[in-house]
Amino acid sequence: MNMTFRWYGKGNDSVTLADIKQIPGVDGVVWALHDMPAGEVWPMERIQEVKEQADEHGFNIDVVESVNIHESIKMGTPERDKYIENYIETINRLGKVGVKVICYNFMPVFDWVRTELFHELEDGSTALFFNKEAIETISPQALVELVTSKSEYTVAGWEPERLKELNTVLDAYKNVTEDDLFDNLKYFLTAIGPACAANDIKMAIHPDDPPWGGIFGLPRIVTNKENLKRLIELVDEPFNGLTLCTGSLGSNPDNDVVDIIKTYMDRIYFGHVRNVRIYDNGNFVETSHRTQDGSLDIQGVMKAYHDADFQYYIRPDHGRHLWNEDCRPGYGLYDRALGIMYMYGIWDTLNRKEGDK
Ligand SMILES: [Mn+2]
Repeated sequence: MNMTFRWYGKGNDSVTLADIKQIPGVDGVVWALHDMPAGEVWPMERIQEVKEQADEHGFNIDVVESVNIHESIKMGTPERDKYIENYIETINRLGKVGVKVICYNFMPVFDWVRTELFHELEDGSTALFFNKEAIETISPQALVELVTSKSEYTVAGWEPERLKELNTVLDAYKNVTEDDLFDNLKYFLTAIGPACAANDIKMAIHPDDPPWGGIFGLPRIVTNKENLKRLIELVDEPFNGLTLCTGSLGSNPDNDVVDIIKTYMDRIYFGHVRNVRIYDNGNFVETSHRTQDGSLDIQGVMKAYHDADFQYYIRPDHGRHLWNEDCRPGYGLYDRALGIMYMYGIWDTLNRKEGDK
């Protein structure tokens, strides 16, 4: 296991590399050029700059999250080829600095969806919350306002450029079905496959969050065990793999995340580990990583990775906001650091054999 920590970059994160250095056992930072619009080629000097910053602190930059996919690729419109060419060029450039895994998602328009960013838990901390009933009545525009106005930091997946043509894009998706999305994903993966192989880069798709379609009438495909099988088989080559996000898949109680991890272990290149508490009415809130605090068996998750001698990358996913930390929603220092220590607690205990000191 290679433990990583998501970092939004110098001047764009309340957490510094020096802060991350003080969390025990972090090997690398998960990064991106967050101000690059989807579809544009990432400048080599800016990639190099992040590498130098990480090198100074002894962190690897093996995982990029995300290189966002232009909507035309997801919709399958004619201009997609130009954007796929750009994507391939970015892959080639990332290969030059030793990047091993690119996390991406294939969700139309919206990345993750929540209805509250600072929902108070019993202990006084706050966390991201999803209200199933509220999402039925809120307009997409109001949701954008809700998510983007409450944070002084840009929210990944809710970048202004991504949302500026919201109405046009929502309209354009009206005739796009789940099968179309699978076809368009296949077209994209087929096109980038040779570049991934040449650069020894794995593509790790992130599940849709929450993992069901229909929100604002939009289709979603990376949602459950059956669909994961289908997407692996779209282009059945090692570069086509998964980011296994326990919190995303696990917010649907029908998804058994431990079983899913065991089933697709040989195609998992990046593990996002976090817990969620699902209520009877389908609402869910993000909780501490501890198994007892949520609905997911995080000990079972870590044991599955440990049993498989997992060689790829893991990071704590969203955390709660603790101790009045001023931070990007879900991405404070404190709770994610606690999450790492919980994961290592499980991992190190599993590592110790009978008779070891
Ligand atoms: Mn995730």
